[in-house]
Amino acid sequence: MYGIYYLMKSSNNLWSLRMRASRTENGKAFHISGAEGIYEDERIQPKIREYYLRAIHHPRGRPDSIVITIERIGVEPLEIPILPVSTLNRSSPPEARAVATEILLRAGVSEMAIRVAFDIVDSRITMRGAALVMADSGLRVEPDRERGVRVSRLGIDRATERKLSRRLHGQGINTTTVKEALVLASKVASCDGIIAELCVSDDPDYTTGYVASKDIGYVRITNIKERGSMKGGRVFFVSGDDVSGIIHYLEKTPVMVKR
Ligand code: WAQ
Ligand code: MG
Repeated sequence: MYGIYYLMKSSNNLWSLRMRASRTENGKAFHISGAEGIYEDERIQPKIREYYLRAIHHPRGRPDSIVITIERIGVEPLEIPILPVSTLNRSSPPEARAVATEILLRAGVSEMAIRVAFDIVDSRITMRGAALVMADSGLRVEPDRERGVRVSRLGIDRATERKLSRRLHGQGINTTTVKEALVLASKVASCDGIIAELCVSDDPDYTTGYVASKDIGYVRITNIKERGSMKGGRVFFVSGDDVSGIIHYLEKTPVMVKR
């Protein structure tokens, strides 16, 4: 009886909170910032404020549109493990990208696909979401190449977050940026059909990127891009033929990191 009550209660007070901020330039939406999480209802109000402040004071510039979506999660989120974190220090983008390439090759991504991925993160047009690239052929398979696939409906359990904060603090990297990227990478790595991920921030002052997968964990690589660059992006390397299943999982399936 108590068990049933608890289950209903816990699934009913969880919300998916999403933010996207953009500015219209030459009739097109220039992406400035995005964020998403799953939160209990009492945390929604401070989080809305936090997302708003993040959007309005963003290093990519001032937005003229901020869209915040609050949607009830009707079901119990899937629980997934958090990826282990490591850091590789490199002193320039060529060195950082050489080690990223080495790791991705070992994960089973082809040279061609890796080249396609770096072209995407180096493109002058940044996407709001991620590109999906076939790990063998390097073919791009996301249906909307301008927008990409936005990973959504993901969060971290509060107790897990506290433990994680303590661990990251010990490494001097207990920041929202690292924690949010780690939760996202953990959801992506938990997706069947995704072999690995490459991420380069589009923030001009954030030069650390990462490669990640279930086997290699979350591997941070410093100096993966030049300071001051507005370029960046995410690429998910995929295999198999269930692209729509992959997209549905990334966008729609509620997932909580917990351990
Ligand atoms: N789903 C899919 N793609 C996304 C999402 C999302 N929820 N959020 C961002 N992207 C894509 C989009 O193309 C952005 O242009 C790009 O990723 C970079 O996003 O441990 O800050 O939010 O120190 O700028 C890495 C942290 C931080 C490394 C990455 O990404 C570390 C970061 P940003
Ligand atoms: Mg950014």
